[in-house]
Amino acid sequence: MSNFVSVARDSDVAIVTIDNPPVNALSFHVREPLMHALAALRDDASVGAIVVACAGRTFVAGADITEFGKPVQQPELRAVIGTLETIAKPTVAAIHGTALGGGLELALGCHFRVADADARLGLPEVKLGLLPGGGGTVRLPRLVGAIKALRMIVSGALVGADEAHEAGLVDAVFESNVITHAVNFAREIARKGGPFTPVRDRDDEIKKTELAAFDAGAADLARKARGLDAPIACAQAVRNTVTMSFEEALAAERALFMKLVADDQSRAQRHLFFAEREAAKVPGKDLVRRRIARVGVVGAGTMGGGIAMAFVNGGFPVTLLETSQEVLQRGLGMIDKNYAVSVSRGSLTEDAKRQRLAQFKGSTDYSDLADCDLIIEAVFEDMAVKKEVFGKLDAMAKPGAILATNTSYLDIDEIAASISRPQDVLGLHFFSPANVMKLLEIVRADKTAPDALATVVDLARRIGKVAVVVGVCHGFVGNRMLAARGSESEALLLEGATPSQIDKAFTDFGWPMGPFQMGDLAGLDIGWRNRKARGQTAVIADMLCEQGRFGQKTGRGFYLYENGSRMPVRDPQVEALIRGKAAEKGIAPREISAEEIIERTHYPLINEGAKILEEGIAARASDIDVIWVNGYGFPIGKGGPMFWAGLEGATGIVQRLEYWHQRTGKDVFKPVRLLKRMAETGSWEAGARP
Ligand code: T1G
Repeated sequence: MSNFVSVARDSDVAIVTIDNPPVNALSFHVREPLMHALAALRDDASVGAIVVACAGRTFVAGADITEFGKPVQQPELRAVIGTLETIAKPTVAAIHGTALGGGLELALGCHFRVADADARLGLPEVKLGLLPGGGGTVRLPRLVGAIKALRMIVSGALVGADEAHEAGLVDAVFESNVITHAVNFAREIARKGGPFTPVRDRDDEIKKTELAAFDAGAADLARKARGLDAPIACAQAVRNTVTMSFEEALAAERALFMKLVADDQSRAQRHLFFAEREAAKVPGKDLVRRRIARVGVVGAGTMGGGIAMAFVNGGFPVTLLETSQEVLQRGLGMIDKNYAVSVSRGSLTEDAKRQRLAQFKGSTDYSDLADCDLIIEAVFEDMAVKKEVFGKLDAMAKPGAILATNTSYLDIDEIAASISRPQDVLGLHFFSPANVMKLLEIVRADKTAPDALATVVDLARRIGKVAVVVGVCHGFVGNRMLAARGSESEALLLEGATPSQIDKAFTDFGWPMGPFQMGDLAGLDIGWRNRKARGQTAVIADMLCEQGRFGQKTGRGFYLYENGSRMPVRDPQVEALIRGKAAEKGIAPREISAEEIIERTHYPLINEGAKILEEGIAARASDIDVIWVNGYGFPIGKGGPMFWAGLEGATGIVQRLEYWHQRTGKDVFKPVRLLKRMAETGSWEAGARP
């Protein structure tokens, strides 16, 4: 056979094993020998049944994503599955770890599927801007019904082995030794005798579909697609399965797949798939990680409470410290309330809530942090206050404990220099709400020890965060770039655009919401306090805050929020205030297009990103994309600001920046060297080379 596919025999049962580490992707060098093996076993009369299994930590986790966008090498996955379906003797897929995408499609080509109790199954192609291209949209509905298949394929969500069994996707679940059980299962089935019906010929489930209910469900899911094509195509493909013959629906799936795989949206989402994995690669792969068993959090406010929950949800006991019992109880009360919301939504059981709350130890005494291996400070954003806290931590934390600050702006080198163990200090910049937002900006300070850094990068994955390592500068990567975008949003208001006009340009671009609605959601007072602390101003936002317009929390900000609703309503008063401020500054209002809004807010973002790369604050352009997509809601279909620069065309971006620089004289528009190089070379990496 080949290094990637082997065949073993257990008397009359043949076991075909795929071995293509790390996740048994169905690369060309797997598909070819697999196809040959299956055809040979089909025609081998001494073989009574066939088991398809995988070596290593998982069943097949999909087609090989690195092959997309390249010329297709035969045999394709569909041909391999087609061969599988020509086999009359029973075929059984033995699933452990994950069976995803093309991997589940391969299993759907078998007559039967048995799974390990911990296995997870799904068709997550939509998360890559694709749809299942190996017959998943045509075969899955034949097992689980069209409605269930629609939900699984449009969301890309995975199901556990028990849920898959209940849904009819797998035929048996075993606690362990799934391959051994699969062999016995196959032999037993063969003994009982056929015929064995391929999934492709099972129509009963899809015949039960009520098209009206299906269409209502599909319409509901389409509303959440936010300009992404793949979810819509997924729903269409599953609907085809209900209304067309198997062959027609399979051909339609193919056409939809070929269109999506060539599309920028999928290229962007595939870029993000690999970018997230690259971001987690920090120097010192072989360094011994520090042991983290217990975590301490100083400050039980919104950020501190969220951070503590993130660690408890990740399986760590947490000591939560506050200045007084009263403030501590308020913080613990908020945590309890947050879990209660999850219970009411059905995403957490009452029992699990109790278990998690038991992991919190509240305290007002610093010495209770002495047994913590990692301590995260999340107190008021003031340098003097932070230094005082780090001074106390320096005095009582155990040797080797990692001391982290959650500051989103302040100079971590200055904090580190204020204590005796700067090598143990780094930044862990969570995003609010910290128990929900995926991004974790890990800030490497000048003296941070490599093993401390590597330890927290690994830790981030264990608490379900996407980690990106950045250097120390004002606002690090995300907030520094946000400032470049923010200043232009304000300028556009003074020049004649309205908050809703700017927000609409953003949502049309693909953002979940625009900057002004986002400001109202987060609370305008937070930025206002920070600006005041740093002696900075934002003309319009400051004016609104001086009038108590903090956003949703006060029922009015850039918009009105009537009767506690979260729905923004245009506020003519705000627009009049802005016009008044503009007149004061002698700025005459003018018509402003959506195109200008996007140019003037997004091109400076990219330019600032290029500056950050030049300074080495970020290691890769793709790291910046991961930060903006996971921390600020940059549209995934555009791959992040730095990837989008490639789609948009860097030459045009440089020209438009130079135009606005000349017109306004503002530095945010002055294109930096690396951006110009990117325009010349076509890539950030090539642009960075001398
Ligand atoms: N193709 C190529 N490389 C892959 C891969 C894949 N499908 N999946 C993972 N890798 C690489 C990954 O880049 C990393 O590489 C290493 O494997 C370990 O991954 C026709 C269209 C399985 C849950 O979307 O979700 O099938 O960085 O760090 O955290 O319908 O990987 O070490 O060099 O993520 O343990 C559909 C994608 C494909 C699943 C394991 N399948 N993979 O997570 O490890 S499209 C997916 C995952 C498709 C067909 C279609 C996860 C995982 P490196 P990792 P992990």
